[in-house]
Amino acid sequence: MSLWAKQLLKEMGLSLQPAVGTTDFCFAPINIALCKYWGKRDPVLHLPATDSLSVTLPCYGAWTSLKLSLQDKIILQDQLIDPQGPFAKKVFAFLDLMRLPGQYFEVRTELNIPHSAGLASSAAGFAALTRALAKLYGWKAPAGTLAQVARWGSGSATRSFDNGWVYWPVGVDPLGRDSYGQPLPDAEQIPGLCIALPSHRSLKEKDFSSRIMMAHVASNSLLYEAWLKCSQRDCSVLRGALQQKDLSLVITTAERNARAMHATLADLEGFYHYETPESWRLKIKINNLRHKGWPIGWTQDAGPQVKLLCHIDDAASLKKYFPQYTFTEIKPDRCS
Ligand code: 2P0
Repeated sequence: MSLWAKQLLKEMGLSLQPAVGTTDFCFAPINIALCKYWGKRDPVLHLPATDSLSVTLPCYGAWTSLKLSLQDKIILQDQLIDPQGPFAKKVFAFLDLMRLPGQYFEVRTELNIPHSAGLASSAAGFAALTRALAKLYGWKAPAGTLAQVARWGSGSATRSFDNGWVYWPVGVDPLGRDSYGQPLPDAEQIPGLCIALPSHRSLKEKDFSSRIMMAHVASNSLLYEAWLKCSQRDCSVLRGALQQKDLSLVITTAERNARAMHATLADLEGFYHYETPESWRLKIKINNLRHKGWPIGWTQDAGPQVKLLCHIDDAASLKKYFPQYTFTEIKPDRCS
């Protein structure tokens, strides 16, 4: 176990003595960033280079259980995962921070979204795994503490511990004690935003891992410096728009932020992108509808899925243009 993890676990009062041998399934939702996490100030602790802001979709996510075992094993959607593969290595690296010598785990995860598709399954997965660890070790820790621990596994997981609008600040502490997902104040928890996700059948696997591409962009794209400025502006505009209850400004700013994030890839040597003919077609369609007066937009993460953003009052009318999409209203406290 690394020294920093040992120190932080001790400070947080989190013991690694198992309280039970097996846990129930623990749930964590996905979150969709409207101001993206794209670049790190510390790649080991997954500390971000910019603030980010997300909304939680509590109807989608991961359920994870843990069992003490004679060897490490990961079962994802009833399939045994290759222990040498990149996904297992990421999970084992996280568990290594959180175990005493001789402790091994069987991790079982179920998702109701596709994994490795840029749909935040990794965020939900690491958040659910952290909740399962808390059960196994009997931690009575607040959500903010668990959000900090989950970040050690995957940065965006820190935003999957609260419903509604969640903010993840850069912080200044080298060990990241001030950098974890936390709900925005009540005044900024405005209702009325709707996110539509493509139905499962239309989803494809993404081509490039976000972790690798984030690092590649930060080291090799001159556009990264401009991105940091765009992100700071967008986060501030988004928070102002939430305070003024201006959902249309939230939607246009979120889309611009996604466009800026993807633009950083343009300065890399080689042609990297998360576009497909279908994602491009959808963006043109959304833009055309906007020109006709609909206050709509899109966001896109490190995968080809285009997520539609609109006002809840327009969702019923927009469904006919996007029959392959499922619309969900963002609410601070419950599933729609
Ligand atoms: C986000 N993404 O804010 C951004 C937008 C991808 C594009 O958070 O290296 O899988 O595990 O900390 O959390 C995906 O990044 O990266 C992500 P690591 P993670 O949602």
